[in-house]
Amino acid sequence: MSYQTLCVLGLGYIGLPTASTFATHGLKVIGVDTNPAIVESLNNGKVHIFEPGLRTLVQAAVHSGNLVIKDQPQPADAFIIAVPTPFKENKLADLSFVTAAAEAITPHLKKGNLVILESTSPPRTTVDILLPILEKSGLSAGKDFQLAYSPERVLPGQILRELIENARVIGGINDDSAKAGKLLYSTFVRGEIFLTDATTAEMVKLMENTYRDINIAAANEFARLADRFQVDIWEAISLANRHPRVEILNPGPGVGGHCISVDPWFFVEAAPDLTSLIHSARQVNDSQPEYVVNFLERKTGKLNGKKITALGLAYKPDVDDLRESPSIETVIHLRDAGAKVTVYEPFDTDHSIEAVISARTLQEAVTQADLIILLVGHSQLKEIDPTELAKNTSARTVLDTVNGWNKQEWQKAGFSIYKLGDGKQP
Ligand code: SAJ
Repeated sequence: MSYQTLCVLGLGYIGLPTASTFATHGLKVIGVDTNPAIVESLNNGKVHIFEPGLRTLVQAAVHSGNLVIKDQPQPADAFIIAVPTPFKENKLADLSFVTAAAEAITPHLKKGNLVILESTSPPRTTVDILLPILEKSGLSAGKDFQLAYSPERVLPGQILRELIENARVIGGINDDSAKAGKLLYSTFVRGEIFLTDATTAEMVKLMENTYRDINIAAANEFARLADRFQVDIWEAISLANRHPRVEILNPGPGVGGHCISVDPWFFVEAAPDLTSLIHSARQVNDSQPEYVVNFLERKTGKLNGKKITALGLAYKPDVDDLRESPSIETVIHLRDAGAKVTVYEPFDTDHSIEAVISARTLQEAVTQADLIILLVGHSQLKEIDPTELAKNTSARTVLDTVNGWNKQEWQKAGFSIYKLGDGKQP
């Protein structure tokens, strides 16, 4: 048996590329989102997310007639839940979108259906939360319908390629469910597909992002140490990384996005007595924006009253996603330290932060500045020519938090340049 029709719930960064890729590989796909604005814009041919190649893919899927966008699920052979799992103020997982999606599927469930959860979730969500809701249909999970957890692993900025090429883990509530998942994803996945149980698959996903978070926290702590001991962290990391078994990541203003800065908390919530390392890593990364502002103040004096231009607000380079962005946190700390802050985010010039000026162009952003700070290594910000910039700004001091700028070039153009983690610079 193969799956002919698929209903994908949640048309965000994962759901929309997934629904469109299935559609362009021949399945009849119903893409569902409860946000009427998203449904309307997609139905008008507009894509609400910036991701290289996504607009073309969505348009191809819609024009082929294989992808239709609705605000409610409809009967289908298979269902994929790809809704957000954010955390609440208290860092506890908010599973309300997952439970709402499951409740919406239940009335449409039929014998032979397959349900897959893709949203990153705390361990045991599939068996303890999803399964009982779906069984309210009167059908038995693993017998009448199959149920599996399969985490997405795609990197924003490279989603379309990684969706197809990455290895995929599919955890079934039993063997038949895992095999059913494999049958569905084999439609387009060219990477290896590994089958396991649902809770292992949930843990695998959380472990991947937690591992990266801990490694970035180590890099950030090394940067703080380098500053104390008059070492340039960027030189030190590049030398340490010549060791055949060492690969230290990059320090920066912190860890953002809706994945790595969120997922480790699911472990902390589920087992606070076992997660002191994971918890500490989160605290190091979350305190990095404050560290950046203190570093700047130590190097350049009181920030109160200074006109500071912050370049980049996105959570990482070359994406338009501002969720959980440490750059925004840094800007808020600068503002609260009394600086008059102007921001320029080339991917989202409409974004606004209270009591902070948003510039629409680089030129507008820097003209009046006393100090410029690079927060995101967007390609176009890294490519700024300091000699040209010097003609358009009164600032002669810059802070580079991401090692995006060449120190000698900026010095030659007349700037004092500080780098986060460069303790060699007084
Ligand atoms: N960052 C650093 N230093 C580094 C690398 C990253 O400070 O050396 C920061 C980034 O600037 C950003 C944050 O970490 O603020 C996260 O960026 P990222 O590129 O490491 O990861 P995401 O959040 O874009 O995507 C991650 C990926 N997970 C892993 O690499 C283990 C991706 O494969 C997942 O699919 C995705 O999370 C997800 O959706 O869970």
